[in-house]
Amino acid sequence: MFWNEAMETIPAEELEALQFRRLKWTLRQVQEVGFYRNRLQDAGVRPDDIRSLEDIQKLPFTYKKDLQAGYPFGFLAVPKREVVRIHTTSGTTGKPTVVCYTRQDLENWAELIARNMVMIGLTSDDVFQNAVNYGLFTGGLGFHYGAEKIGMTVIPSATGNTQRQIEMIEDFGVTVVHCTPSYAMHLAEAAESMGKRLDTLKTGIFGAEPWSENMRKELESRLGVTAFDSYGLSEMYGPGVAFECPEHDGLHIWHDMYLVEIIDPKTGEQLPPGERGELVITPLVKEAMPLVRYRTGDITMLMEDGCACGRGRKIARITGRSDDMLVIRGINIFPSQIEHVLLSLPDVGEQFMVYIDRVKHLDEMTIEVEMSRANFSGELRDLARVQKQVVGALQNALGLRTTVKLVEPGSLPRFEGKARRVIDRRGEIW
Ligand code: DLL
Repeated sequence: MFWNEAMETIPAEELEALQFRRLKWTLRQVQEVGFYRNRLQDAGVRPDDIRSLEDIQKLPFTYKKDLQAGYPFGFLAVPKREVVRIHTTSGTTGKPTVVCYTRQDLENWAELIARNMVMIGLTSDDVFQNAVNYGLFTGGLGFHYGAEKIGMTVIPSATGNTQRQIEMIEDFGVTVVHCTPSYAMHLAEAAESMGKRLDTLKTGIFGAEPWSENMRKELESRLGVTAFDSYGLSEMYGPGVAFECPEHDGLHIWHDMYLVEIIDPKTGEQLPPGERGELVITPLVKEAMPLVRYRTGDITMLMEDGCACGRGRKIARITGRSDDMLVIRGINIFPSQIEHVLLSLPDVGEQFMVYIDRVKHLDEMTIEVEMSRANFSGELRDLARVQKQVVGALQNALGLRTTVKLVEPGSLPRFEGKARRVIDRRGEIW
């Protein structure tokens, strides 16, 4: 089943011509952004120098840190009155990345989600429980409007109150649930402990964080669903960038809206299909915040073969990051954010170690922090106050509750070379 068969099965030659037209349009659109006018000038490229899709390699990359430096509206290419929605995502040093949408952007985004949903066989007969955060996080509203577009019955359940979530699945006859894979595991456990079988549920859409094939098997058997991987990032609208089809062998990325490159993260050179590297995306239809060669930081590869479902070239599931970003329960965290918070608190030093564990299928983050020498008193009462303060400040900055352990000044390892501040004890997730 197709939502937009013409686009989803567009022949290669036509696709290339369309991508090229849209790339030229995007290059005109970015001329409205001071950052790009300067960046292109510094790189010595004029939009006219781009005469083929291959010429994209002449253009400079855009990094998350560029977007953060442009906070809040430095990347806006349209007058502010044309912006109808703003989402944000957490940043590297406390400043969030701002993503603006025009009405047409929201339309494009809903179209992408609609394609994905129809691709996996969903229709207006389905009842969809959207169990992700509905705030500034793009997962909630992004899926919401896409699901409504194809006429599904949408339950904007958001996250939390797991028992109620289970009751809703049962009471409303929910057929499809969308959430992070870690929350899905939590739902499965809750359903089991409540003795609920969730018979109506048939499809699970899971994404926003990495998850393994083992986790897929477990979720499928415990929730009684067929599981689909969903990939996206706020800078490209949000979810909907790439999605698994019923073949479960890689994710279709929508080439009419996103121009995809895989590069060697060290050299920046393009890599051929079949070779793993960093995914770089140039969105082709984004109005409010057009981007050029955006470095996603995500490691994947272009797959070589076509797909039995008849759609275009796929990317493999995401297997890691080229930077130190951690994705914990769908929330993106950079160790530098932790450092930033600690530096703002006088009672602790700036040395820390992060441990990530999987406890009952949920990722938990424990942070060891050194007390500052000046304030190290060893009195338990004082420790408790400082610990509470650190937990609160981290929760404010990261949007995640962490366990904080205060340790003696000087007790954490010092590094001569590159600091290794994160110890991931979840084991090989693949
Ligand atoms: O996580 C958008 C989203 C919402 C995707 C709901 C899917 C479902 P951000 O918060 O900006 O946006 O985080 C984007 O999360 O660069 C990846 O590192 C990671 N990520 C997202 N989906 C997957 C996935 C949303 N399916 C960052 N597998 C991305 C692995 C994923 N990593």
